[in-house]
Amino acid sequence: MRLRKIIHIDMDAFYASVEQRDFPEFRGKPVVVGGDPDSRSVVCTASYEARKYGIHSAMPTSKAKRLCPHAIFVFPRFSAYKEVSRQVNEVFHEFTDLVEPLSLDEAYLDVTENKKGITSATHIAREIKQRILEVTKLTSSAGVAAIKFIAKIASGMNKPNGLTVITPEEAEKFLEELAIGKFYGIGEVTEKKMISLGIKTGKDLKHFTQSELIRHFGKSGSFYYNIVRGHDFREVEPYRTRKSIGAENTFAVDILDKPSVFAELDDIADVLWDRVERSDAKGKTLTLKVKYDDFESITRSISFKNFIDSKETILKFGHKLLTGTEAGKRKIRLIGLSISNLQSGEEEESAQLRFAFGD
Ligand code: TTP
Ligand code: MG
Repeated sequence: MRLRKIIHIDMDAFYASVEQRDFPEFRGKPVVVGGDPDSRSVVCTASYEARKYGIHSAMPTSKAKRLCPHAIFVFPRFSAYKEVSRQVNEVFHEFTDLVEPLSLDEAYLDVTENKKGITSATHIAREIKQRILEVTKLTSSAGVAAIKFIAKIASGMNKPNGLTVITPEEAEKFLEELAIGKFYGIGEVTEKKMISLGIKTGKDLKHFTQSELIRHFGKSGSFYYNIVRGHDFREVEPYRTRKSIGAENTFAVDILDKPSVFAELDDIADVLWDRVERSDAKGKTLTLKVKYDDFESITRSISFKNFIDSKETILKFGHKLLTGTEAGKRKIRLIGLSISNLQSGEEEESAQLRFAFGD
C-alpha cells in the first residue's frame, strides 16, 4: 500500500482565542467561553490562562467561577467562529482539496499530492500554520503522520502552536508507548477492560494474539489487533457529511432523582435544538443515550417519516424515550440526545470502518 502524508490541524483554545483576538482587553487573561456562571451551563472552552486554574471544557461554569473568580466569562459568538473556520478552510484548499473537516476547528488533510508540489509534509504543515496565522491572527497546532489517528494525536502533543511529526519509522515505537485509552476506537469501557487484563500501553496489547483478543472482545478484537500495528486505512474523505448532531452532558454528580433527570434532558434538548438551527441539516431519527453510574451505556431511538422540525418534538419524544429507561431507579452519569438520518447526509457505507468495532 502506498504511504500517505496526512496532516491534522487543530486550532488552539479555539473559541477563547477568537475572543482574545477580537477583544484585546481579554489578552493574557483567563477567559471562559460558555453559559452564565450562575446557571447550570457548562464551559465550551477556556483560554490557556484559565486552564492553569484547572478549568476545562464541559466543566460546569459555576465550578469554573469557583476555581477562578476573576476569570472573564463570555457567551459564545458562533458566527465569529464559523467565519474563522471558513477562512481556515480556504487556507487548506490553497494546498489540497483532500480536506476532511471534523468540526469548526479541526480537519484532516491528505497532502501526498498537493497543489504546491511540496514533498515534505512537515514543510507544508509549517506553511499552513503560517498562512492561518496571517489570515486569522490565530495559532493552530499540526500533527503529521502516515495515518489519520497518529496525526490527530500528534497535533495535540505540543499545544499551543505545536508541530509534531511522527514518521513511519517512529510509528511503531510511538504506538507501543501510547496509553491504551488514547487509541482510536478504544473508549472508556474498553479501556477499563483492557486495564483489567493488564493492558496499559500499545506494547502490552501487542502481546495478545488476534484470537485471544477476539475471545475477550468479540469481533472488535481484530480491530484492536490491527490498530496497535498502525493499520488505520481510513482515507481523508473530503465529501464526508456529518452523520448526526448531538448534545450531551456528564453530570457533576450522578443523578437518581427522576424529575431532575427529566429537567436535565430539557436543557440538553435546548442545546441540541440550538445546534440543529445553526447547522443546515435536518434529521428523522432521535436518539437518547443514557450512561448509568456503573458506565453501562444504552441508547433508545425513534424514527419519523418527516424531519424533526421543532424543539417540542424533541422534548416530547425525548421524554418518551427516557421513560423507557431505568431513570429514577438507577443513578445516571450522563444523558445525551442526537438527531441522525440527516437530510444533507448521504448513506455512508464507505465512511464506515473497514473493521467492525464496538464500545
Ligand atoms: P477543541 O479543539 O477540543 O478545544 P480547543 O480548541 O478549545 O482547545 P485546544 O487548544 O486544546 O484544541 O474544541 C474546539 C472548540 O469546540 C472549542 O474551542 C469549543 C468547542 N467545544 C465545545 O463547545 N464543547 C466541548 O466540550 C469541546 C471539547 C469543545
Ligand atoms: Mg482546538
